[in-house]
Amino acid sequence: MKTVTARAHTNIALIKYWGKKDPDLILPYTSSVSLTLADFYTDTTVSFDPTLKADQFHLDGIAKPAGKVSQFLDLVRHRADIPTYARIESHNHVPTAAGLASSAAAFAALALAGSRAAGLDLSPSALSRLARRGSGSASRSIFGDLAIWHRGHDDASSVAEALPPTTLPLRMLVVMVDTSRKAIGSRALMANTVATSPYYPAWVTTNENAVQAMVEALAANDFAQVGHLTEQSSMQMHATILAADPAFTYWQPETLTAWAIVKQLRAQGIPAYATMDAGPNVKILTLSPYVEQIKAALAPTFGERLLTTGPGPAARVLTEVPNA
Ligand code: 2P0
Repeated sequence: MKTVTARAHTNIALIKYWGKKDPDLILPYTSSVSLTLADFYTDTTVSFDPTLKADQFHLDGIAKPAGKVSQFLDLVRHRADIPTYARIESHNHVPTAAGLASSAAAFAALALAGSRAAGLDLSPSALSRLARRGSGSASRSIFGDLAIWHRGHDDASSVAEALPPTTLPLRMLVVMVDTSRKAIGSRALMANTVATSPYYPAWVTTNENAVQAMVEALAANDFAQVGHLTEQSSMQMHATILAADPAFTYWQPETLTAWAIVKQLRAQGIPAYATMDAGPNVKILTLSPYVEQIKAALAPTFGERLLTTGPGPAARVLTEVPNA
């Protein structure tokens, strides 16, 4: 047995995932496409220890209930055929209160560190499938830069892979509208959207077509189309959520303010496109030459509440030490 520390970066979906066909295996209704981000990541250390009577989990140095972490490690234990409990320590490296602390990075790092610590040597594809069982979006954080999660139809076929690298100098600005804890978790809201939104079936069809269009736009280095598809997928997801029963939105007034600035910038010829996830913060997809102009346009309203990042690397092992 080894003590293994792994790092995985968060990702932001350009074409969104929203809704599970199989909540246990986490098989999604749609495929999705994401950009892994350089500056936001989770480091997780796992060590299996035969003397432990239960898993012990610390997040940023504070003891936490091991619930979801233990359930996930049960998959690893089953696969490695070991009964042993583990010590798990995670550190989120996200700028203070950025509202980006992500289950994607968390479960991708746990999948890599946990499987290696248990003596398994899984391929990126097998890691992606494993990470998916913790959180759907974690399947994509195994890979760097651009990734596609194929929705598939069973545990083996619902897996992410890296997309061919693009020469586009992609950048993402994060507008921190509100970084307090979200009112409704994405897992519960996803389930309610599937169950009650009359627009859900239309969203699945439209979003699945957008996945293919996005792959083609990226291959063609067509940033106007990449950005357009990104903004459309997000707005269509939020419209579908808004139409659920009870009606709901993650947006706040400043979410619309930021989106309006993005649209003004586009009207001036600056390629900037907005995407929002399970919260009110706005991420702006652009190209590196335009970052300063976009920051200048946002600064009067959002001041210091802005972060800029770019494509980040795949999940990787940082250290691996045999246990004494
Ligand atoms: C995404 N989101 O594609 C979408 C867009 C949020 C909005 O994946 O239930 O934490 O653990 O599979 O992956 C957030 O949901 O959900 C998410 P579970 P997850 O990035």
